Amino acid sequence: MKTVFSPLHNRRSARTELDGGVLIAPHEKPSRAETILGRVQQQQLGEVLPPQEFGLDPVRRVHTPDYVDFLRCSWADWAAAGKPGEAIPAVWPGRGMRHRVPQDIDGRLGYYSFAAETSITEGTWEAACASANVALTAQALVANGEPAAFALCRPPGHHAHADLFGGYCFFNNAAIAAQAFRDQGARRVAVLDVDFHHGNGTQSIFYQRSEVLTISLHGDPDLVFPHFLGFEDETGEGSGEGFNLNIIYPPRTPFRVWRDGLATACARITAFQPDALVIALGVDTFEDDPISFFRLTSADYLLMGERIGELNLPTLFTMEGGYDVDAIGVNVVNVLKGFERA
Ligand code: Q9C
Ligand code: ZN
Repeated sequence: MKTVFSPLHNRRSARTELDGGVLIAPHEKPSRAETILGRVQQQQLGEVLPPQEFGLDPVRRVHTPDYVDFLRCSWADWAAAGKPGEAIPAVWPGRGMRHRVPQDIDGRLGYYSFAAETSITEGTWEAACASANVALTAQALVANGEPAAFALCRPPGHHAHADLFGGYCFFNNAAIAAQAFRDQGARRVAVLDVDFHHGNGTQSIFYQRSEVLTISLHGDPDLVFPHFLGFEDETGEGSGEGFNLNIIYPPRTPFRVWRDGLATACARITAFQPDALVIALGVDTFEDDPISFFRLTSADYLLMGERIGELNLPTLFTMEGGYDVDAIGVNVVNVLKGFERA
């Protein structure tokens, strides 16, 4: 399987993540992508290609133009305002308040975000654009006949809504790629999110649509991020009713329980008869992940990949979360090797 990778991911190198009332060194850091790339090469998964430049049109098929403009200008606006640190949202349009876009950068940061752990920094825009191009380049490989491709995206994307950043995400790479499949003639596309966290952005983007089936397997949002979306009674809306599926699990869930949800998801995908499948691939389900609570082992990722491969669909993998950097390369490549074994 071919991998698409851009060294520009390094432009996303935040110094701060708000966690537990203090600013820590971010979990979502450059060494994550470098470690995955190293394992891809060491295991000879396949050729590693640079991304092509797609411009912002495919991004704007998913994200609003004002959000894209905000992201492009946010660091410059913040720096021009003379702020000393990284750009962190600290105020939001709460219940009963006005949802209008303020002029001031503090107001705009809150308007366009849903969480405060994700600092905007110099270079974030360039890295987010490169990450979307990585997804679109890998999508084009699959659209042109490759059975599968791996988009080694960084920063990740599945938490980003049409006009919201948060959860370490800016552009929703998986959604942008799914929309690209549709725009190139795919009748139906399925997005299966196996990251530990709910794919709230992807769900939200496709919630009212029946041609894109969204499924997410994740930690109970009553207990973990993103807290305010991802419950099992969220099944879609309007013509999208019945085309969103959330499967949630409690703390310490092992693979033998997690895989039952995967089987349910796979049955739903097969019934949907999609022309393409996008896997939002996070490996923060790992037993030693520092911010998550499932108990998957490195060997389990081979079986996960194998089960996904049994769907026998043209498949694009987009990289999402996974924060145990020592194991991230092994775990990700195990999914991809398991897929190829199927
Ligand atoms: N104390 C992805 O996996 N909250 N994003 C972490 C840690 C944010 C995860 C709290 C988690 C975001 C792509
Ligand atoms: Zn995650």
